[in-house]
Amino acid sequence: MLKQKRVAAIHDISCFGKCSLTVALPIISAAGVECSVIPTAVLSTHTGGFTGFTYRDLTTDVQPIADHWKTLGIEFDSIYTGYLGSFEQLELVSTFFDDFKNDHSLILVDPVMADNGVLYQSFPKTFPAGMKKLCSKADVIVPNITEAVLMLNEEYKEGPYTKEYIENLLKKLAKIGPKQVVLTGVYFDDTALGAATYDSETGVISYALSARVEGYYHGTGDIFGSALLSGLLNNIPLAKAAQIAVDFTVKSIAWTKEAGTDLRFGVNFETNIPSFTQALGLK
Ligand code: PXL
Repeated sequence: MLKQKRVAAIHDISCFGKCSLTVALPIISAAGVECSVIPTAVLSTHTGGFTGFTYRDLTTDVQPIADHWKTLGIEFDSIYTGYLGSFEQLELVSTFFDDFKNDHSLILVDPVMADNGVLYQSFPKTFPAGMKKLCSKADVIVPNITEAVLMLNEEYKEGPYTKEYIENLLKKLAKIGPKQVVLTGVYFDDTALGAATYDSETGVISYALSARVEGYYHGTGDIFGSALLSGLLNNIPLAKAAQIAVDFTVKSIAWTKEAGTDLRFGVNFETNIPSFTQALGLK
């Protein structure tokens, strides 16, 4: 029997709106990987476009959960972090990496904090520097272009981008520390959009693009990150894992657009789980 892989996913849980843990759990599980969680906060909805949402901070639960896990000798093949709401949470997660990483673990940090040139409403201007420090401990990071330039202290530019610009960003991001960088929101014209990948050990850069669907759909970064990690943990090489994740995300967006769903409600990724797991080579 093959030993099942296990991820520790450390994100908030937004009860409605399909992002963070409500996306990571079903996608990673469908990929045959066990998904243990540390919820960092409970919100009634995500913060993108809703007002009046509840927010119960669970920062003080993170270390006791980790401490209990340590007493049980639990090990992880991967640690996956996304939306983290404070500097204190960044510190706790950094300590978690130190305590739980091992010789084969894959640490994936999605530095969720900004999009379309602006930092999300809940974060202070100094947050990107803290997130950059966390990214220095990761094996793989998955920033969008806004998050990338904020961590690199560069000005945000609207696309379309040039290959030279994207490849420069990838190389500067790898200098922060991660071996592999996956940059999202990459496009060279108005027809296609997707991700660029860079493996700093092989020097290989690749592009995973798909037909662009207009509109800003919430939670798609978490779908992409969860799908990418699922591919990597199923031993799929970076470039192919990124293409599978882009295809799954874009298919889910297209389906949702067709249905006319409120853009804040998240996308219908559930319907596409069978084609996603098939792309991963699972039966
Ligand atoms: O999808 C990223 C995300 C996760 N969690 C919360 C968010 C967001 C993005 O806005 O608000 C609470």
